[in-house]
Amino acid sequence: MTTTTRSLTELHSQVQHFYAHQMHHLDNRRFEEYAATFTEDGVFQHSPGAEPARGRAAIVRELVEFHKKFDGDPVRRRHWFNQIALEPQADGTVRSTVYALVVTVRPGGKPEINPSCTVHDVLVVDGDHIRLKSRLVTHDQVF
Ligand code: SDN
Repeated sequence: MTTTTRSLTELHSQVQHFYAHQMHHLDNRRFEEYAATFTEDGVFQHSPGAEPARGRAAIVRELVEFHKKFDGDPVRRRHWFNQIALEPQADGTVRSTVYALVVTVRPGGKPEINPSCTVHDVLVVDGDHIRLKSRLVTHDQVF
């Protein structure tokens, strides 16, 4: 195994760990913690047509606003990430393209998948520390 291959493998595992904690924050509605996984000036767009949220405070506001539609609805949402494809860039950032399924379930109900998404991330990796510079989520039903 070459050094390059090994370091990409290590990075992949580090990124998976980062995503696991990040999505647990989101699915448990810990929006401050989720926003803290972005850089201070991080940009986040979760749905087509939505205005991108810029900066951590705006990301929290956007998520609080979005989740109001679930007030009084005992739904559980889980964001499942897979096929994490990493491409280190010349400027030191890492592009990460990921498939994401949003699975929802209500008490006694069957899990439903909606939407199926592709996540386009730009990561800033500094040693053990990863932060998201930008996240654009496209929805696969939008052609
Ligand atoms: O943070 C994400 C999201 C996300 O936040 C989403 C939100 O609603 C809030 C990372 C990766 C994927 C996603 C996907 C979504 C879907 C979006 C719209 C919806 O669920 O109806």
